[in-house]
Amino acid sequence: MPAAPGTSKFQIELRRHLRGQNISDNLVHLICEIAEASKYVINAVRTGDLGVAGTSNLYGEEQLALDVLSDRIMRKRLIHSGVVCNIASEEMDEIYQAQASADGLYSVAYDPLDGSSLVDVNLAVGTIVSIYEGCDLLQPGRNQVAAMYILYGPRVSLVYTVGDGVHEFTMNNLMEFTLTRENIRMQEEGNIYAPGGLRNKYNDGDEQFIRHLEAKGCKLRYSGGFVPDINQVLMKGKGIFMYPALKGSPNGKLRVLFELNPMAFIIEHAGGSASNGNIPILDIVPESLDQRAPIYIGCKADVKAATDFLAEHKGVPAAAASFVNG
Ligand code: FDP
Ligand code: ZN
Repeated sequence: MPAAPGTSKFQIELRRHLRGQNISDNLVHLICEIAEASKYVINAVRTGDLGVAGTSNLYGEEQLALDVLSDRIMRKRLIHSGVVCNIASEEMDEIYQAQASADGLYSVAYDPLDGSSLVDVNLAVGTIVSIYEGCDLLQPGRNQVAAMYILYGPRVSLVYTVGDGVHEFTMNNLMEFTLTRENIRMQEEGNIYAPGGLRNKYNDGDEQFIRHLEAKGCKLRYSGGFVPDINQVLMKGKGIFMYPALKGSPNGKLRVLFELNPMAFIIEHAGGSASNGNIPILDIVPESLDQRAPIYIGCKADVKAATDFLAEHKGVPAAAASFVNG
């Protein structure tokens, strides 16, 4: 196991690590470009004005909301990388074509600043990225060739997989990403749960599953930011994150292309699993860019337990009368 960030003379930098993977030079370049872009995003998050799009700052200049600014930073970098054909982001209404040819190129779906509302209260946020070969972005997540996220917390970390292990890098004082954990693995079962959504809108299966976790003595660990919440489950190697279907929102909240697919790809490659309650997230065939789905993601046994509870209580409406808070 490599030494903690900043302590080793022999730090492995991201580009060097990528070159040791069996991937094309274009993909190495693309991932490094995204890592570069994240340095500007964290700078914007740390020092940018907290404001809403369309308003003016102290100097009368129009300021951009951080998520819009982060989107522009990412998009510009991707376009100029020269290795991308199609781009889609949570902030864009339609696919942006950077280059028409698909030859040797990649397409990227990303969420530039997930949890941006948390910046106001100084909680952790992140960038999530999904990469496919060629130009097609509307394909099952299982076809991803790489997935990564960058977490902007007390430290900045980058987690990536190209399908051969999941690896964590941490930004050092020179703003370089150096290897801190290699081949991260999830345990079979955990004792942490991160439940998204309003519990009084849960369906009966989800409510029963949460009661089961509470009865088992699992620890509630939920920040409200998808990236830090997933990162906790992954780094501790145990637990489950869920954002289920809610009464009135049968597809939950999170988006398949920008949020669920990349995280599912990472967690599966770390030995965990991710389901929409019915099928693996990575087998969903997306029909639109903004498609949403419920998600249960983390240790295999925990995800299985969640789907078992759902199957058992299928079609049973949330038992509002029997809902006990706490
Ligand atoms: P946010 O709306 O603040 O950007 O998809 C975004 C997300 O945050 C996730 O980071 C988080 O898991 C989820 O939404 C939380 O949503 P609610 O607080 O609305 O339940
Ligand atoms: Zn998001």
